[in-house]
Amino acid sequence: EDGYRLWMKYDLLQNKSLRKAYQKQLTKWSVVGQSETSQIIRDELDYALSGLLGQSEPAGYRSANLVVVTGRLATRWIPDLGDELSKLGDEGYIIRQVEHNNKSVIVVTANTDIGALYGTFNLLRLVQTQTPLDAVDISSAPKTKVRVLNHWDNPDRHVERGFAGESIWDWHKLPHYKYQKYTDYARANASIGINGTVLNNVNADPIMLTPAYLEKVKALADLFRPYGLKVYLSIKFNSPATLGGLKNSDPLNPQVAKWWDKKIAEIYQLIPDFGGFLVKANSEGQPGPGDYGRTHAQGANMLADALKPHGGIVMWRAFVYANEKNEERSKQAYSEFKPLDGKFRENVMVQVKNGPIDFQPREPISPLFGATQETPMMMEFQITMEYLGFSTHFVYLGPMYEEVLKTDTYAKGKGSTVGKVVAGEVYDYPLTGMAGVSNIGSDRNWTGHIILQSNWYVFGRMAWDYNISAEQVAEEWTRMTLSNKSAVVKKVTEMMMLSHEATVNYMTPLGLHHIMGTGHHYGPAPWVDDLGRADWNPVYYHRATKGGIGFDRSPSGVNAVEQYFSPLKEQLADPKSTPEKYLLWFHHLPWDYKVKSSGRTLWDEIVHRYYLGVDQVAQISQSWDSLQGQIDPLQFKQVQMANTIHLKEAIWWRNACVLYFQTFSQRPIPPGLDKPQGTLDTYKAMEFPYAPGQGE
Ligand code: BDP
Repeated sequence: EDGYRLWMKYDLLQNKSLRKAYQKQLTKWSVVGQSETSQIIRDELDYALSGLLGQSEPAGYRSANLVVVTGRLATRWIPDLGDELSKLGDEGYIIRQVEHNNKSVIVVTANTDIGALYGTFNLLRLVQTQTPLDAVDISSAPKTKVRVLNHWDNPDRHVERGFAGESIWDWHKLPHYKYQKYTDYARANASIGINGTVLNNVNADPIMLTPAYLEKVKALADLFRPYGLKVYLSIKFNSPATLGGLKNSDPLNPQVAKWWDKKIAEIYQLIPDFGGFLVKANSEGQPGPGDYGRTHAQGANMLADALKPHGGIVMWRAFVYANEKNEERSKQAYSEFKPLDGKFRENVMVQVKNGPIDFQPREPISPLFGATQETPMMMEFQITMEYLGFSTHFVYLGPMYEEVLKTDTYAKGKGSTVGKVVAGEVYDYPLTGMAGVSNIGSDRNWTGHIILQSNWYVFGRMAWDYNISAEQVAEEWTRMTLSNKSAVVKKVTEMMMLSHEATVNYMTPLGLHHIMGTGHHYGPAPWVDDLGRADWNPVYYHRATKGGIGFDRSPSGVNAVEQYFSPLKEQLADPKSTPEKYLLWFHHLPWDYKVKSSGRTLWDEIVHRYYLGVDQVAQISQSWDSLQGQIDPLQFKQVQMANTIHLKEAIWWRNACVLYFQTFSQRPIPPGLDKPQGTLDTYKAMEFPYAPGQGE
């Protein structure tokens, strides 16, 4: 097993009695419907059931035990269906066991074929995870509407912040040559409810809008359509000038609007259900409306107006940190976008990263969540691990996503969690969405590391339902990908649930952030202080001095806490009530500050956490070793090899950071902990000019 099959392995179930029960319930199946999607459901059921149960028998709907059927036809099996289906929208579904003509039938039903496809995948998941189906009764509908992967893929197949090989899109061979991998990609996404994909990098190449490339995009869109997967593109805002030869790309220039109208009409000619645009504007050197003195809203609305007649949307990113007031970086997105609330068209969402800086191992929530009553805030999570050890560190991101989604913004009083804001349950947003920056590449196992497949998986599951727990997802993913043996499931789930905290501990404990090697973001480099912009430098973020460490973002400092709602604002303003995990994000504290949970001094606590992180990685690695013989040997070996790198690098992180911060604290390594090997100079000398991502 080399990982290609992801979580859709469908190997014969080893539990014989359960297999027998499933055989009775599922072997004879029928899919009512003639669409391409219905055919996909048939193919998937046949493939999955012959694998899982060793038996699959397509049958007429009268004799079937499993029926997949859409719309009112379902009342033949569920006479009292009422308006249950209509509440589930275009993508929701029901899986229900009923008595029909004196026999037991499992019915999967939905309003649309796509809903039925999602329902089918859910049913298969139940079988894969060995959940009994007697009296099964599930109804499910997604809590957010737009659930998209963002590929940071360039036309030359380089993937920005990609650590799993080159881009899966072979633009050179498209539109004619379509790899099986494209189809499997669509299947995998459909299996977890992802309904869109932005094919190219936010640092967009305008070539994507040329006729030749649009033909290639169309080929993928045609392939993905029956899986419910819409295609979107990232655009470069100055395309009217660079591609169209216009004098400028000013959104208020009628020529510019006309150019977009025409371009968008051309796209919809080819791809009638094209999703829309993702835009990175006036951010890290990208062009945007600001170049012409216009606001983000004016830029977004011009595009939105052109997309509107075709049903397209704009996802406008809030990742900006170059405002004229020159505010502290973590405050800028809020300052820029909060005043624009209500100024965007109804088919625009503002897409904001989960934290106020940039995909750190841990960040407090972006204060923009909950801050806009009318403009939908769309979540942007990173699945690829730019700041979390690339594709060699064993890190399951579920707990991090869960922590963010469950954080209370207090926007409309207690209980206004980020998940609810994003899902439009706090304010009734016309559109809702979640994006995940993809970790997929051309590697045979898709993500460069078997365990990191779970991050793609959990993103999809949480985009569908922000309430689901990271632990539940870890368990089901493990069952489907590695093994159904309960001892293995338990062990792997424990490792996964520990892994994110471990990484925070050996990289950036207690709210430290942005101290990685600059450029590539690989390895520790808290000492760097010579980059062009102050806020690109690690020293800017940790602010260590002989007096203490941490960034004072409280009212006595840059007052970033003012951007949050009460009582979060007050809680974060005071180190005593700030959760320890964010302590040094919001406060600059003396080295002998007493840390509440442990009673240790701040210095001792920081060192302890760095050591704990390494111990946790060692524990994960040992625990993995103990699985030898219990899971597939190739899967086992791949993760084991990565663990060797992981442990080495966790130690590297710990030693470098502890030795460096010690030059300020001037305090000894606490008793009971080994002295770090090497000297600070050895760590400073460890440069990685060729680490992936340098120069991005
Ligand atoms: C940063 C990455 C950079 C991306 C940028 C973004 O370092 O490569 O282009 O985010 O999100 O984290 O636009």
